[in-house]
Amino acid sequence: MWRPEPSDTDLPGWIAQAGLDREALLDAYRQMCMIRVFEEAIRDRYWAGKTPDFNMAAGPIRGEMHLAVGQEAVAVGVCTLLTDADVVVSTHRAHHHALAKGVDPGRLAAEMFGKVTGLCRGKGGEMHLFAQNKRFLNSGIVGASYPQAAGAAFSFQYREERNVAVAFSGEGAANHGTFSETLNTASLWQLPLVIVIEDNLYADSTPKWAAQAVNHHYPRAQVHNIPAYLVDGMDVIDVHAAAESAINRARDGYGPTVIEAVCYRYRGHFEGDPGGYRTREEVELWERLDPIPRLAGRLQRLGWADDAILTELRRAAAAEAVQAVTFAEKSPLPNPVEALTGVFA
Ligand SMILES: Cc1ncc(C[n+]2csc(CCOP(=O)(O)OP(=O)(O)O)c2C)c(N)n1
Ligand SMILES: [Mg+2]
Repeated sequence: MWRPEPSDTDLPGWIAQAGLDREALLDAYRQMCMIRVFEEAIRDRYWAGKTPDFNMAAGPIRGEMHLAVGQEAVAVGVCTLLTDADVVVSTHRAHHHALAKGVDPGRLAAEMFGKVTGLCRGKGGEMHLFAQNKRFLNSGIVGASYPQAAGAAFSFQYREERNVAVAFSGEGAANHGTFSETLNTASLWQLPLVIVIEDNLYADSTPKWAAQAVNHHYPRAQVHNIPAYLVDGMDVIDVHAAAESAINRARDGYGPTVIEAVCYRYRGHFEGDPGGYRTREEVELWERLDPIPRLAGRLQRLGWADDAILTELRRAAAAEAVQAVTFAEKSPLPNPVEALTGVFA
């Protein structure tokens, strides 16, 4: 992790070793830009009607809002290696994972607006997403993604299907018992499971030093005989290199892997978080590692993209994201007679 920046001579070899090439990196850039613009557009709509007094029940998007701005490289580095038949179980902070897994951006946005065109006809909101066609789901229950993904992995193994299940989680979640329980079973049964921990240093307002006995979780995997990687989560190439090994291993029947990706969220834990637990200087320090300009810089250094190509990729990504949010805004609300259908009541 945090290797010195490879020289111009070493960079192509390192990229090839990570299982990437020019086309793949241009696509990773476009995807990260799309996720960034999508979340920024959602953020703007979310804040409508919520100032000067923050009221979660006001405005066109109600309830809580957890953005992953800054963490795009983790989602893209992992999910570009997955097929529609692979399962991703995400967390309360799920938009980047959903978009990288190929979930329809319009239906994702519509779910947040509570619209009938949403993934769950507007009844789930951002913390209860379900896209059957992409085998993607999330939950607001911290630590729930591990056993859910392990269940999917067991089903693949039992049916002799060469699919993989990925559990995303935060570093805070990995302090829950479900992490250790899942590691034990996944190792014992050699399940096709990849656990990706996004270590963004905080669980809500709690810094990890105040909640974790050890600085990193990956040794916890190793004591369960599970290989583990510690990667730079602000670098899509570093994430992809580890994810490719992990996903291939799982697909080929060699069992689970844990990837711990150190990253940072530029926004608060949730929109409306006063953020007094960290300094402006700290945020600015991590902004210098922003995965999007970092990848753009490398593409330019290699001569694989110039300003015009990058601008066009950004334009196309922004158009897709804005179209999705506009679709959500214009969609109708569900008919009240549907209120008790499709829910546990
Ligand atoms: C079982 C459970 N306990 C507590 C919460 C409240 N909660 C929501 S998010 C969160 C912090 C999660 O931190 P982390 O796993 O590091 O993820 P991050 O928010 O940093 O992405 C907490 C405590 C919850 N939703 N579920
Ligand atoms: Mg965290």
